[in-house]
Amino acid sequence: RAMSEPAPTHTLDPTPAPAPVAADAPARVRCFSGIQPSGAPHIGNDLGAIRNYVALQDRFESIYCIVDFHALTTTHDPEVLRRRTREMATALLALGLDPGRCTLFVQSHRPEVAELMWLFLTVTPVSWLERTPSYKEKRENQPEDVNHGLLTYPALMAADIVLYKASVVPVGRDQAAHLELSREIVRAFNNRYGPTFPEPQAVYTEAPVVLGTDGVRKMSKSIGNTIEIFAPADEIRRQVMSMVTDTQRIKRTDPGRPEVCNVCQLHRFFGDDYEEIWDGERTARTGCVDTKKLLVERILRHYAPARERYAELMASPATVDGVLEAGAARLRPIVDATMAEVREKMGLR
Ligand code: AQP
Repeated sequence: RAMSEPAPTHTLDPTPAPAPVAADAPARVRCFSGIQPSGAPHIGNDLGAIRNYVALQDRFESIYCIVDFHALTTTHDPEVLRRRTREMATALLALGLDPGRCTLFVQSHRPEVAELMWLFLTVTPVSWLERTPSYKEKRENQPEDVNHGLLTYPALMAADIVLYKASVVPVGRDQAAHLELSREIVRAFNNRYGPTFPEPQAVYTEAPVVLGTDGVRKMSKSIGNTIEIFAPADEIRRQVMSMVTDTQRIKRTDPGRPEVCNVCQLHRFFGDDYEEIWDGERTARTGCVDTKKLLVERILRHYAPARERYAELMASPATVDGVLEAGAARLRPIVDATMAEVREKMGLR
C-alpha cells in the first residue's frame, strides 16, 4: 500500500537546474495537477490527490503546480497568498514530491497560461461555465465576492493542463465536473482549429472523496472542517476529537456502524488492522472516543517523517524557492512550443 511505503529520497538542491524537457519529445505521457494555496493542506488533499501525485512521479512525466491564479478568486491578501504558496510547495516536497523526478512550480511563474485561458474562453459558451457546480456553490458561499474568476475557473484549469499537453490528471472526485468541462473546452478548440490537445483524464485514489470533521461535507479548506497535516499535534488532536461519528450511537454501549462513521472510514488509510477496529465498534467493545484517540495517534505516526521534513524545509525557504524557480524555467520550452502552435492555428501570427 502506497501509504505505508517509505518516503522517497529527496533531491532538493536546486542548482544545477534539471535539463529542460525537450518540447518536441513527449516520450512519456504527461501528468499534471494543481493545488490551491488557499489554506493549510489537509488529509483530504493527501488521501484524495497528493499521494497519487507522488505515486505517478515515476510512471509519467509529471508536472505539479501551486495554482496561485486560482487562489486569487478567494484569497485577496498578498502577504497571505505569498506565505501560503510557499507553505503549499513545502508541504508537497515534504509529502514526497521529488524535484529530481517531477517538475514543481507556481502557476503565475508561467503566465502564458492566462493567455491560453483567454483563447479557450473564445471557444467556451458562457452557459457551460454557468452550470459548473463549484461556481454555483461559491456564488452562494461568498455572495459579496462573485468575481469573474470564479466563473472562468474551468477554462483556466483546462489551460493549466493542456499548456503542457498533459492527459493524466490526478485529482479528487470533487474535480470531476471541472475536468469534464476541461475536456469539452479542449474538444471545442480541437474541433474549431484542428487536433491540437489531448483530452485530459482524471485519475483517482482509493479515497476520492474524504469527508470533513462534520461527517457530511467533503473535507475542505474553505469550509474549515479539516484535519491538517502540518498543524501542531494539539491542533490535530482537537480537530480529530471534534469529528462527528455515527449519529445513531448515543450511548457508549450502543453498537457502532463503521460503514457510516467517518472516524472508522479514515482508519482504513492509517493502518492495516482497521477491520479489527471496526469490529470493536460494532460490538461496542470500544467507544467513539477510544477510536478517535487511536486515529490521532495513527495520523501523527503516519505523517511524522513528512512533518519533520516540513519543519526542515520551512527553515530553508531559499531551497523551496529554488525548486520552484527551476521548475518554471524547465517548463519554458514546452510552453513556448504550445503557444507558438496555438497562435499559428488561431491566426495570431
Ligand atoms: N475532501 C477531499 N477528498 C478528496 N480529495 C480532495 N481534494 C480536496 N479536498 C478533497 C483534492 O485535493 C486536490 C487539491 O485541492 P485544491 O486545493 O486545489 O482545491 P479543492 O478541491 O477546492 O480543495 P479544498 O481543500 O476544498 O480547497 P478550497 O476550500 O480552497 O476550495 C484536488 O485534486 C482536490 O480534488
